[in-house]
Parts: sequence; structure tokens; C-alpha cells
Amino acid sequence: AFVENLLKHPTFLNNTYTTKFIDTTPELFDFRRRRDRATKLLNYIADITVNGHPDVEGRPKPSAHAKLPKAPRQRAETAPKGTRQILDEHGPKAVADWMLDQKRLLLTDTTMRDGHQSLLATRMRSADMIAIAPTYAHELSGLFSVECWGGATFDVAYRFLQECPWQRLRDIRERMPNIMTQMLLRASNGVGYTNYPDNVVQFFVKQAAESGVDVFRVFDSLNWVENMRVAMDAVIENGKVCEGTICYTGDILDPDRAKYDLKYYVDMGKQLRDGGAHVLGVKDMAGLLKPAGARVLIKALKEEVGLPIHFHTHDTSGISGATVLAAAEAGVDAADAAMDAFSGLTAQPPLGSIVEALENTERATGLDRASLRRVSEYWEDVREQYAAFETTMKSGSSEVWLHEMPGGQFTNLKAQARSLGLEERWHEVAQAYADANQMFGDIVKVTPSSKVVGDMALMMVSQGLTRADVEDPKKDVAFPDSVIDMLRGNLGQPPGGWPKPLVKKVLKGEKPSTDRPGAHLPPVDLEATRKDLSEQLNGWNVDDEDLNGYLMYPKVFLDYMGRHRDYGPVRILPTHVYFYGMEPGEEIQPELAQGKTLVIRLQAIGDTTEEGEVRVFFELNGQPRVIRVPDRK
Ligand code: BTN
Ligand code: 3PY
Ligand code: ZN
Repeated sequence: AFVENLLKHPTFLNNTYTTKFIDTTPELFDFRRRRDRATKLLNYIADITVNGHPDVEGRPKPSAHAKLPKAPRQRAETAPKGTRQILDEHGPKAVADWMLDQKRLLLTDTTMRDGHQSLLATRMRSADMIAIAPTYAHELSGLFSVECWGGATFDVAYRFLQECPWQRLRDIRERMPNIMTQMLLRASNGVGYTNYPDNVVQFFVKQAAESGVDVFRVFDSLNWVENMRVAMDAVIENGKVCEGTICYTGDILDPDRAKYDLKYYVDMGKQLRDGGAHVLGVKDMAGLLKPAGARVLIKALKEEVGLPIHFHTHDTSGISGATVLAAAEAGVDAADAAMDAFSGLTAQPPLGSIVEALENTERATGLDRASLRRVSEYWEDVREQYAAFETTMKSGSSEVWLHEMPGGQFTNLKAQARSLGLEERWHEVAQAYADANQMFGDIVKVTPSSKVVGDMALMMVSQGLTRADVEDPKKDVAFPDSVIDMLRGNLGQPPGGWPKPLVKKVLKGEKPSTDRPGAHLPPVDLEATRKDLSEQLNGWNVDDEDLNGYLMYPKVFLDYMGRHRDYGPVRILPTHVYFYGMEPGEEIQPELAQGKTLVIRLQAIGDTTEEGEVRVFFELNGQPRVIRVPDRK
């Protein structure tokens, strides 16, 4: 029956038979196909059970008493209307007008993107998000948006979690149809670390809009509005909310940091408004804005730009909650926060506590506190499953005002420092990061410019170089590739340009480019690329989501496809099984598709044979199955 169904299926007749087709075409889920996919999953589970997952090797495990995350039961009735309906029925301008009309502080929950990006190295798996999405729809329909896509989540999904980021987006969207989804888009850098050709950026935005993103927070890593227009125009053209975003750095109240003063931010806000932004984002990626600064900045932007303002910060210092409350007093329209269990430290301030702090004031949020606690309890159990990815930061720290590292980079750079043997010299790295920033002329530091400053800082500490050494024209220095690339102009221009003597030294006389990087990049031939990719994948059909994945991250995407062929849809496995495999006697019931559940029971693990293989004994839907895996331990 399987073969017959398959041969008759129109998609197959068109020769568009892909891994995703098998995964998403329920009428084909007959016995044999299911068994193939189940076998792949058994291979994966057996391999991880015997050999372990490389990503968690040597790292702390979830507590033996940890409760498995379980979302509250879903209600039967349809969810109340929310911001998504305003967008769908009336368009993005109506969303902006509606924001300006609200008395309450609107809130975005960042748990599914920045929360885990900043606390758990971006490792949260789709299954843990999808399970709670219906609860958001029913109980938290008063949220402004749920940030659940973009930033680092895109490549980490393919690269480390072996899952398709597009499918994650569609799955969340389907289960949460009434709250706007939100993504972080690095303008011309897409969701990558380098400038992409204009038509690649446009193609990506179109696909993100189609697959389910409603609000696009668009920023440029040097605050260069010129370099944001292609992405902003694409968002507007696709009828979605364009949140043109200012990245905040320095200290507007400090006369010694005059480069980034109030006028600078107000001018940029006006440029973004004139560029068509519906909402003005203020992205304080390092958590540097202080309460007194927020009062001045938000008031001025409200008065002089006129757009609704959406404020984002990080709690690295430990006092960002005070800044959010000050911004609320100054009239900010919306703010970001993370569910309590995913808040604090390098992530956002706690959403539940902001809600409590505003109760019985003019800006009370109207969100249900019992619902927030229930959802946060779920996230608490989820977080325990990712114990392997917890970092060493234990407290808030004022050192953030020395180094100015973005929350999303902090723990990453610390891990990089550790791998270079510089862990005990972390405070030197922080100082070198500050020195490198000044050397580059005091720039905005956010992906990807923050990575360049981080590379420079690590090099300075590991080679014992001071800023004076690096700048000395007579001293030979081998600069990191990312530094050379940035000073060539390939990330764009900071306000005032790059420091000339440094450019001269780094580029050894080569002439840097000063216009928009995308102006020099020839468009990619999308159809030729699709054809080439299809050939690399043995003639399989490549849809627009796959093509976009490949265009952003060619190698990462191909590796993902290769593993998908071998291991199947591992995204449906529970998180503890994905990372740790199964225990003898354990049973799981992953869902291949709605209503198509596999019953997988691990019976026993055999000894290693002379050929170096281990036999793993399963029961699949009640039938015995033996899987052999090489013992690589
Ligand atoms: C990675 O590539 O870093 C993570 C993806 C998982 C790779 C799978 S895990 C099971 C099998 N064993 C390995 O060592 N690699 C693959
Ligand atoms: C990202 O670009 O991923 C960020 O979170 C920047 O703050
Ligand atoms: Zn952030």
C-alpha cells in the first residue's frame, strides 16, 4: 500500500520527493515509511545511548529527580483574539497605531529566542517550545509578541540540534495563531555573520514572512541605517511589522562618551522612521542603559520621532528591571522580558516581576499572574533538561559597563576563552575587549561586530599585546581575519568611519571600501543554486525554505541534510533522549505526525562484540528490534 500511495501522490509524480515531504505529508505515513523513519530514530537512540552526544560530553547532567516538562492541558475552545488578528485584519500600521493607544505596558516574551540564546548557548529544542505554544495562545493572549526566531537560533537549530528552523516556526505559528511571532534580523547580515547579496536578504525575508514571522526587529551591527534599507523594505513589502532598531551603546548621560549622545539616537530614530519603520526598536544588547538614561532617551524619542517604541535590554548588571520600569514611566510602549525561569543574568529581566511591579499603576499589563507562574513552572522544568549548557555566571556584575559585551556574546566568549586556556584571565579579556573597542574608534558591539571585537580581545590576551603594541606601526601584528574583513569595510561603516592609522596598518595600504557592502555583491542566481543543491542532494527537490537555509549556511545545511538522511526526524524525541539516549526499561511515545505515535521501549544493551559492535534491544510498537552500533567509546 505504501508504494502505491507514493506512486500516485502528485508530489512524487513531479519528482519532488524530499525528506521534508516524507515528514509533512501525512497521507504517506503508511506502515513501511513509518518503519523506515522509526528505524532511523532507533539508530539515533542506540548510537547516543552507547556513545553519548558530543555536545554534552563531560558536562553536568539534569538532576536525577528532575521532573519532565509537561505543558498544562490545552483548553478545547478557540483562543481569544490577540495582536496577530490586528496585523492580519488591519495591517502593520494599525498595529503601530494600536500600540500608541494602549495605556498598559505591552510585553514581548523572549524566552524562546534571546532567553535561551543568552543563558543556554541557544540550545533549546523545538519540541520544548511547541508543547507550550497552545498555553500561550489560551492564557497569555495579551502579550504583544513572542520572540521565537532569528538571531543565533537559525544556525544552531541546523548545526547542533539537527532540526529545521523553518519547521519550528511553522509549528509554533500553527499552535499559537493569535499572538504575533517576532524575529531578530541582522539586516544585511541576515541571520548570519556576514553581508549577503541584496536578493538573498530579500528572498530570506519573504520566506520568513510566509513561514510565520509577524514582527521583524531589524538592526545593523554598526547602526548604519544605509545598510538596513534592503531588509526593512523587504519587511514592509511583505506586509509585516518593521521594527527599525537602534542599538544602544555608551552612556547618553556621560559627556565623555559624546559620540553616542542623545542627538545621535534621535537622529537615527528619525532616519528609521523616514525609512518606513512602523515601530522604533531600542536594542540595548549589553544592558548598558541606566534608569536615568532611559528616562531621558525614551522621552526624547517619543517626542521627536513619534513612532511607538519597543525596548529590549539584558540583565547582565542585575539592575535592568529598574531601567525597564523607568522606560515605562517615560512612556515606552512595549518592552521585552523573559519568563521568570529564563530571566536574569545575561538574559532579559523577569517578565512576571515586571508585571507585578506595574500592578495597580497606570501601566498595569493586564496579564494573568497565575498563568504566568504556570508557564514559568513549565520553563523551569525545561531549563533543568539543559543543565549541560548552563554557564558559570552566578551574579549580576557592574563589570558590564567596562567591557560592554552583548548578553548573547558574554557566555560564548567566556567559553571561547576557556577553550584557549584563558579562563582564569577572564577579567583581562574583559579589559582587552574594552581596549579593542576604543582602538576601533568606539563602535556599536552586536553580532557580527561584537564577534570581531571579541576575536581581537582574545588575540591580545593570548599573545600578551597591549593596545599600544597593536597600534604601533613598527610592530608586526598578524590580525584575525575578521578584523581585516571589518576594516576592509565589509560590515559597513561606523559613525565617523574607521580610524585611518589602524586601517592603514591592518590593510597594509590596500584601499578599503566605504560604501554599502551589498552594492558590490552580485545577485545570486537562485534557480541555478537550487539546481546545484538538488544535484548535491541526489536529485531531491529543494524547496524555498531549504534553499534559504543553504544560502545562509551552505555547509551547515548540507551537514544537516546528511544527518537527516541517516537519523530521520530526531526533533520528535524528548530532549533528555536526544542528548542522553535511553535507559533499559524506559519507554517513550514520540509523535511522527498528528495521531501517529511510535512506542519505543529500550529493553537492554548488549556487550561489545569482537567486531566492536554493541547490540541494542528495543521494542518498537510491541515488536522486538535489534540495532547494532559501533562502540566508539
Ligand atoms: C554535531 O554534529 O555536533 C551534533 C549532531 C549529532 C551528531 C550525531 S549524534 C549521533 C551520531 N554520533 C555522532 O558522534 N554523531 C552523530
Ligand atoms: C543576535 O544577533 O543574535 C543578538 O542577539 C544580538 O544581540
Ligand atoms: Zn538581546
